[in-house]
Amino acid sequence: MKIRRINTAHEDLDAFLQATQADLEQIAEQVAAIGREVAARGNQAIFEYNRKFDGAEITEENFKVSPAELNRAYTLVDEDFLKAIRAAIAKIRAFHARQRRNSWFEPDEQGNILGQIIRPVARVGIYVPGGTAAYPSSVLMNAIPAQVAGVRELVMATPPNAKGEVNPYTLVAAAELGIEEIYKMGGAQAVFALARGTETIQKVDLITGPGNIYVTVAKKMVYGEVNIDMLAGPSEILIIADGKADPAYLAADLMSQAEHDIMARCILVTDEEALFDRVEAELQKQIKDLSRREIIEQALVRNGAFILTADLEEACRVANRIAPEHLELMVEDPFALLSKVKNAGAIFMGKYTPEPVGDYYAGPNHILPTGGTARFKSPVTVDTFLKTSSLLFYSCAGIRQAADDIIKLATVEGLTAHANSVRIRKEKANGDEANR
Ligand code: HSO
Ligand code: ZN
Repeated sequence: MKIRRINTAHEDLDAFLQATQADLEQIAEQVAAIGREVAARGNQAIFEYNRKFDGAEITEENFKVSPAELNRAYTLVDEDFLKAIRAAIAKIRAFHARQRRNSWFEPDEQGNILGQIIRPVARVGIYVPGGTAAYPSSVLMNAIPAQVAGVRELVMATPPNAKGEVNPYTLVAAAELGIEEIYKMGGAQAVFALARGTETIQKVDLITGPGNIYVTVAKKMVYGEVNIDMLAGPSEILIIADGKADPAYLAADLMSQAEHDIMARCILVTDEEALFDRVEAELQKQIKDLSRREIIEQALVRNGAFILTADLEEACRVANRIAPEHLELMVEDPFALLSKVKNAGAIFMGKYTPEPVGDYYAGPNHILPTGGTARFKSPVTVDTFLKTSSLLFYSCAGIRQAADDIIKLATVEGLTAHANSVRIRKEKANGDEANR
């Protein structure tokens, strides 16, 4: 396996970065057609797609996961899984609890009160992929921040297998969190059904959760009718390593993301060229024992890169430009480098913090901005599930004092009705004051 090598001293990163960007426009028409089908035929359209894409016979009877199915799922998972997922739930909940924001109100000396009321979104749809990418961990990462935010109605969509069943680990993860409304549907059609409703599904206000490119394009299309968390692309890892980093760790971590997707982007950036051969040898050695080696190899050959920089500062500049979903600082003193990092979804510090610590367990969310969007986007947090209403209360004294300024501002905009709504209060307020 030969990984592309780029030396920033005499090569530009542009070509590499452009070639590895997914093109959402390309399938837009196909996805829009799915949206039209779901709008026209509701559940029946979903069931047809279940047949076509999942090979599953889904009907009105088995569309929604039943309590019996949830109970049965518990008989299919082992004790160690339950122990592990319960530990993860506790840690993820504790981390997200720290993100909670409170409403606030502030009075001033005139008796005006200003404030911000923070409330959860009422109904949220979470998308959980199925198939080879069935991740019970993603159920936790969507649902826990929603619950911490106070969301009352959580509905989940996930595609069934050919037998019309949902992955038991996914179901148990949902059941552990008390999620009961689960529909067997996936892909773009699930996003349209959640956003616009069908005869059985009540439409939601927000859709979260990563999916394949069809899911992502559909989320982009319904954004505005509903809110979405982000447009998640293939997974990415960028590791900054110094000469002391262990090549075995570097190879293992690059492959841990490569196994998600043949489009995953796995990049090693270092100022120590000798690492490249050593890491390549480790990749070769370790891949033999990995179950998803075909995916890993394709990802690494397609979108992988070893980037050589003059020093670690330049490595940080490269990382900031790529703005990776996951950034590992595999250097002797990761904290010394931290201030140079500007753009990254999550930062993994030092050799004992491989990315799976964050994927499953430590507490921070694993739904993170990809595709360079860490320049302006954040991970899924409790805030993803909250919205704010502004609160304004003006007293008699308050409106009198502010009136002339507001009237002036309205007048220059040519909005005399605005000016008037303030003026009549000012005049009456003057009268109220005079009559006291
Ligand atoms: N690394 C993925 C999340 C995940 N990993 C789920 C394992 N399971 C997000 O980029
Ligand atoms: Zn992962």
